[in-house]
Amino acid sequence: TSSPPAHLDFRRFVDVLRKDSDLADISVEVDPHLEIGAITRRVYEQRSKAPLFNNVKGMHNDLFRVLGAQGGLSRVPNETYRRMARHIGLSPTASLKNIIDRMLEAKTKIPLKPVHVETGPCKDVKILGDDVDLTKLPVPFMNRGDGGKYIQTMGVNIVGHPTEDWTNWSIARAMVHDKTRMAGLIIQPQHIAQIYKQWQETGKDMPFAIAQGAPPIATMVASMPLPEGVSEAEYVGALCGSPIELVKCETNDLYVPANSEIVLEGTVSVKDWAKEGPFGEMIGYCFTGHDRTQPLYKVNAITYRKDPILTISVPGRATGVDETHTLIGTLESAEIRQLLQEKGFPVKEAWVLFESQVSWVAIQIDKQKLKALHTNAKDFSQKIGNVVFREKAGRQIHRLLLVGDEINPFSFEDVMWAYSTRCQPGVDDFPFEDVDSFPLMPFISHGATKKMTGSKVVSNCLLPGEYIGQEPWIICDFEHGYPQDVKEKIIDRWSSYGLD
Ligand code: FMN
Repeated sequence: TSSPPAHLDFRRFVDVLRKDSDLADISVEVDPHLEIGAITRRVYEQRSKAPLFNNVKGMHNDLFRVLGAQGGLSRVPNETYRRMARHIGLSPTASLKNIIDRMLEAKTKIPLKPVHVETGPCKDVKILGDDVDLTKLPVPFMNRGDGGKYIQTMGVNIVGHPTEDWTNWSIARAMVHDKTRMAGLIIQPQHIAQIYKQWQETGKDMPFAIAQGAPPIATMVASMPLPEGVSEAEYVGALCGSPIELVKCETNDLYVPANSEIVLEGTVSVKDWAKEGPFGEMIGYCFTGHDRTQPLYKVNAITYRKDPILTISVPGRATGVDETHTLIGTLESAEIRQLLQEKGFPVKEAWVLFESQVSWVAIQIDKQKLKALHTNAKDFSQKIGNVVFREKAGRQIHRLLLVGDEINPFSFEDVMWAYSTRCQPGVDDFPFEDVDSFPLMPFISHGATKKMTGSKVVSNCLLPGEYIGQEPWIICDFEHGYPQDVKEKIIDRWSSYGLD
């Protein structure tokens, strides 16, 4: 059989990045204590190639190489999102809209059940029971404020509902606790937390698997806020038009992508909890002393592919856009657009602005259809806010900006222009105080009110005239402010003015 495409095989994905000149093979020894984290963070900030650390200090029985920034941005012109595009089989020139459209393609398709295969590359080497020792592995300590070494920041957490036919894939971080245990973040409203609660009610520990270096398209789907009850493996199948191949775990009944790089498997205790964090988070802060008590994962087996690669995300300020922005942000945008369109809102696009640490979403409104609704800023803003802020997909979002269709929602400059000139302070901000806040947001966790609800707002960036089709203005830029013939003449003669 021919080898699978890059989006279905992490090792092929690494090869393709290398061929794209979008990967740096680093053979000098690097220290998992801070050095790997710092390099990866600088890579995001400089939009450099993804660093593959082939020589990690403390490597033990081949465990492990490390890949950073698998979903970072590229500085190559017109190929900014190439690494994300490679996750899902799109060309390097794909736009954010192309990526969102692709991720939503399977919404109208029938879910495709995975196939179970006998074995796969992730079973090349097996470490079982007493031979498991997480403390011997060169696990990165990423940020100087972190509370531990994070072994799980980019792998896919796999858990099954105790009674229903639902297997959830998501990404949820975990740090090494001791020889065989990890403390992992399991927080509401995430599906992993909902399923964990069900296991707690049964009194039995929750079986888990974490697939590191899962097929890139599986990593994308795991990061998407798909509705409750949807098994991500089946959504991947529908997206690809062919079922994904899974293989059974050694110590429980879960199934993992057969060509994963590294699989950690075991059970999550329903009663033993321990300190987790602090961790440098997606919002761009590491709050010192801010650890939480979280469930302990017991690792009963580690299996891996020869020459395995651990993948990491080192979240931080979006001056260096990382996977918690590219993946979480883009996939939230997709889900929010879908949600609003399904409910019949005249929404063309929705985009989570990286510059806002993915906490603001620009919602682009079709003004022709808006006019036909005979609505106004207050009613319309309240209706949209009531949908987005009450859904899981909108949980991390604190501001929605409603913009017209001449505003490019993917352009921060465009959106800020509309916001600063059309959203009247004190008049066009419609607050929501009875909805859940995002607990990682500093003004919630460390703000003045200590409230865990509200502080969310819909900012209407449409002037009253735009609701009724009256726009008595000309936008003063080169594009809109001059007749076509004048513009063409100027463009033709540009170099003759000596302006090139
Ligand atoms: N969500 C968490 O709740 N905890 C985490 O530690 C966490 N880390 C993430 C790291 C990365 C790199 C990415 C891309 C996402 C992370 N997420 C985390 C976000 C979830 O994976 C995302 O919200 C997903 O939709 C949750 O799955 P669910 O929709 O099935 O609940």
